[in-house]
Amino acid sequence: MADCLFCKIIAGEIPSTKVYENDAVYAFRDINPMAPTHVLIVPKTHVASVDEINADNSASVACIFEVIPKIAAAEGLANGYRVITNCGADGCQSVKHLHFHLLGGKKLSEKLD
Ligand code: DGP
Repeated sequence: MADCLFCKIIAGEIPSTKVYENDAVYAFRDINPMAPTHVLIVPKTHVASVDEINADNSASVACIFEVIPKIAAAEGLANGYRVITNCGADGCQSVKHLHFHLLGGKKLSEKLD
């Protein structure tokens, strides 16, 4: 999608620190890390948010969840981690390309809101 920040990152038009990549998924370090490990995992095909997941694109979401444990292991998150996705205005989603935050490397807050 022409005007999407994460599509530009996936295409290499905007630099990022790549953590993992396969045919369907790209993962890179968040520019504003909230934990020692803060990786964003995104589908390479543009999906705006969780609200747009459907039968045509859910395979890429399944692939993301297959990749997450591999990244967590590579990052040394043996003691656990958190996966978050924000959706829409009330969910405080700032980038309108589906992404999952992988957070770990410290004891995370119990507060989710
Ligand atoms: P969210 O608020 O859930 O939409 O998260 C968007 C995340 O994207 C936020 O944690 C900061 C990150 N981010 C925004 N712009 C860039 C960028 O240009 N590069 C990288 N690596 N991360 C970015």
